[in-house]
Parts: sequence; C-alpha cells; structure tokens
Amino acid sequence: MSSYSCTKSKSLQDLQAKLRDAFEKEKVDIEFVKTLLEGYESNREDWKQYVTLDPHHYTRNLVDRGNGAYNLIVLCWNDSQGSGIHNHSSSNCFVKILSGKLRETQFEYPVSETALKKTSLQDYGTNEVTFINDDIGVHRMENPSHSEPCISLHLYYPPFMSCSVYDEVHGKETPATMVFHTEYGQKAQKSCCEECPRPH
Ligand code: CSS
Ligand code: FE2
Repeated sequence: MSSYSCTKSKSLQDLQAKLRDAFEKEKVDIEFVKTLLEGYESNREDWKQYVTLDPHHYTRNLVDRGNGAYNLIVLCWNDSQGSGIHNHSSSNCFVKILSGKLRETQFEYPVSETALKKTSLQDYGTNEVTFINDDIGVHRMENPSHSEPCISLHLYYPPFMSCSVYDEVHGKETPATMVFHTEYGQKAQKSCCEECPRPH
C-alpha cells in the first residue's frame, strides 16, 4: 500500500512523515494536504512537548521545517489571545485545531488605505482544518474562550518569517517579523521578549 492510499495518521509523527512525502511531489496538492491534516485525530501525548503558554502573547513553536519546503508550527493561544489582522506573504496557510477553539475573521485583501471589509467569521473546533492565502484575503485569529487555551497546528508553504499587519479602521499596513519561541521542543536561541516585533 503506498503512503498516498491512506490519508489517516495514527500520530503526529506519522502525519509529519506523510506531509514530507506529499511535499516531495512535483506539484503539491493543496486539497490533499488538507485531507492529511484532517486525517490525524489530535492526541495531546503527541504534541504536549511543543506547548508553551505565555501570559501576554500567543507562542509559535517549530515542529518541522519539512526539508525547507514548509514550516509546521504549533501555536499556543492563552485565554482570549489573538493575532493582528495579517496577510501570509504569498504563502499558503493551513490551520488544524489540536485542542480548544479558534475564531477566524476574514477580510478582503487590502488594496488601499481604507477601512477593511469583513467577509466572514467562523469558529473552528478540535480536529477541524481551515486554509487561507492572499488570494482569499487576510485574517485575524483569536481564542474566543476566556478560560481554556487553544492549541493549533499551522503549516506554511512556502515558509515565511515576516508579513504585513493591517489596522482594521484605516487599512494602514505595518511590516511584522515572526519569531519561534521553541524549535523542536527546545527553547529557541533568540528567546522572545516584550520587544519582539510580531503580528498581534
Ligand atoms: N500567521 C500567524 C498565525 S494566524 S495563521 C502566525 O504565524 O503567527
Ligand atoms: Fe494567519
């Protein structure tokens, strides 16, 4: 049986192996990647090593660089934490919820400095998967819970470490750099601090 005939993963490690295979193909199939992410049933034992919660900001924890083709990252959102409205620097963004709930508000891609146009608002629960890129628009992600953290798995293809953040009222664009709080379960060398410029 080839790895392509089975889209179910029995662990996060198994999913990582399937994703590596999928990205080795000449043409990456976005729908297939979504199916792979959906085919993994979240199990805390698999990903608890990547969980770091910060009282002020959501954290970004690198799981896999996918042979340079993509970044697989665990994001940890404490109660009520969220991102600013941001683009994805011409990259494709997959999000799978590992635990809790994440709220996504989408907006039309800003073309001028005017108020952003909201296009959708949706909540995603454990094991659900969503996808966005700059053709679809920009978004804000937030943990709507005031009591439970949310843990999500993000795949960015190709990888990117900077993006634009937009102010909702005026559409003003500001560049932002992203950091990793941990890499492969270890504290990242450039540790994060209050001054780190990030998309919030
Ligand atoms: N793009 C944000 C998270 S929402 S997709 C980030 O990577 O920090
Ligand atoms: Fe995003």
